[in-house]
Amino acid sequence: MTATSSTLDGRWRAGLTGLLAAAAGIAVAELLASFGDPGSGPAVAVGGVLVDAAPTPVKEFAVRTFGTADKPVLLSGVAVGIAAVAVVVGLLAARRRWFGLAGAALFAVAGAAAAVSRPSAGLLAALPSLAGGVATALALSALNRRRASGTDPATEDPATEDPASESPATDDPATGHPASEGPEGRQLDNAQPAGDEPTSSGVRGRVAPAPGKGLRGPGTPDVAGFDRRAFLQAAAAVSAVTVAAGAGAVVTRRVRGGAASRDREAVRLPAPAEPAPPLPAGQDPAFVTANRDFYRVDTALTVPRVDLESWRLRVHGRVEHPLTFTFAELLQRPLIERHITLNCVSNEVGGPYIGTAKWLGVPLAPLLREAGVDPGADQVVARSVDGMSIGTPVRTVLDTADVMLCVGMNGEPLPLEHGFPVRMLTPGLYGYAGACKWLTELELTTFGAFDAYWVSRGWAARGPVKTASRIDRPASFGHVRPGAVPVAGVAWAQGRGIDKVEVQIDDEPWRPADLLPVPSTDTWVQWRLTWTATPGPHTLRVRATDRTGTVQPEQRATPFPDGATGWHTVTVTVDD
Ligand SMILES: Nc1nc2c(c(=O)[nH]1)N[C@H]1C(S)=C(S)[C@@H](COP(=O)(O)O)O[C@H]1N2
Ligand SMILES: [Mo]
Repeated sequence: MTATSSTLDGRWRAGLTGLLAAAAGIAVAELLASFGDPGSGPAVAVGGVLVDAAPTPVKEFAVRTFGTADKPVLLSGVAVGIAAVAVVVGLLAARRRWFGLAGAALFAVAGAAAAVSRPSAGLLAALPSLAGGVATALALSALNRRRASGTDPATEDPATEDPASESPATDDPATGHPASEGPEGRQLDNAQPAGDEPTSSGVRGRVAPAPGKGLRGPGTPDVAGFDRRAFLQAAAAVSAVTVAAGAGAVVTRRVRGGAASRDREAVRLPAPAEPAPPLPAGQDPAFVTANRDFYRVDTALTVPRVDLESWRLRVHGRVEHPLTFTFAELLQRPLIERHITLNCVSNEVGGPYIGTAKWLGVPLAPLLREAGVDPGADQVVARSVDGMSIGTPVRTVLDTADVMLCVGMNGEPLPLEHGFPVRMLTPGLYGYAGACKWLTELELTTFGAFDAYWVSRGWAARGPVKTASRIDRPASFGHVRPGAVPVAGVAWAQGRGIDKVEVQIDDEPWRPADLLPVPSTDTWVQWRLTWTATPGPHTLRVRATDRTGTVQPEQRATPFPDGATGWHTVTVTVDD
């Protein structure tokens, strides 16, 4: 049996036809999308809809299980789903042409609807998917025509070039030889005009006598082989279009992403009017989290690429004077620089979604005062270029000196992943309640009138950070030598400040840890303690007390709906 005849089984080819056609459609759609809003491409748009529609527990599970790989995992899932639908459409299209057209239309409409429904999208976002649907339909009909061309059920027989399949085909169909299913389907399908039922008994009956078989010897021109070649040629052509369009989409994205990166690299941040207070001596270098190590949590399937020229920040809603700023105008305002710890409400006890950076930005309170906030407005809703909304209490913004519109992080312009060109930052609030990235507008409104993105999904409307602490060394389930073992970690209660950190080993009394100095109450505190370890398994736990006297509660709570609680506990084995 030749490889070709064994693999180009009719059903296999029908499925392949669906896959190739769908891939061509997606590639064409993504190419068009790459010139406009890259988020309007069908794969990313459908993924975005799934992200937004996913129930909170599913999102929690995804973040917990896949961490920052949650986005590639989701996109792969979308790809597998589309591929499965495409194969089914291909199989159906081999039977009835209109199934294929309906499949292509469904694909186009689903992609278009998803794209248009994205918060940042207009009606134009439908175009890539619609064009992709047309490309899919064209590819389907080209492939199906090739599958059907030049064939005559009576004269066409793959068995001619495939002696091994001769015997079942010869025995069958008249005798109903049971082993004939596969080869017969293959044979019949080669012979099929598209639109006929490849495996129906009716067709089988028609081909059953296979009179052609005897007419063509091994040297006879092989109609089926020609058919195959034509199909393969069409498949190659469709694949070439797919590869070319896909490559075009990737290149265009790169070029435009490169433009955003170049915009960022060209930014010259002015010196702050108020530099960050120098870090007190005795700081561990891990106090500041490097940009590349800083956790990233957002719903963006592709990092938004903001064009700096056309970017604007609008301040509007319940204000006396709506304001609009270009990036250059923001940079002209006096800038402050502060060390601030940012953490995610989804962080589990002991989890990694927390970091401290030196942020540079425009203080927000004076800017809001210039806009003249209506006394009735109690919520500032920050919106991003990708449609995120994050609501922060007006009181918090006006009363907290260091709430800012950040333009710099650790001495660089904001990294693209962390919100270039501008993000908000509210010390003391979890990121979902005060740290909108890729900021584009601030709307003054009320909590009664609008639920921000996560609030409409059940999370608390206000997100003050809970007093908490974490053990970083020794690692959980780690092994240490007996004797003096350094125990260290961080504790945080942004806005209130940390008063005390205590560590308990097994059932011994709580022992106070040493606290390293901090520049303000808005950062985490590094703590350390020396433990004289004795051989055997041990349990270490930590708890913090903030400067209001609140002790981190022992009671375990899940991150949903307003942040995890509980004492971080690690188990360590001390080896002999
Ligand atoms: N535009 C936008 N801003 C966003 C988010 C988002 O999904 N989109 N996520 C928020 C959440 S939940 C957190 S914890 C912080 C994380 O900021 P980072 O990724 O810079 O660490 O960003 C906040 N700002
Ligand atoms: Mo978050």
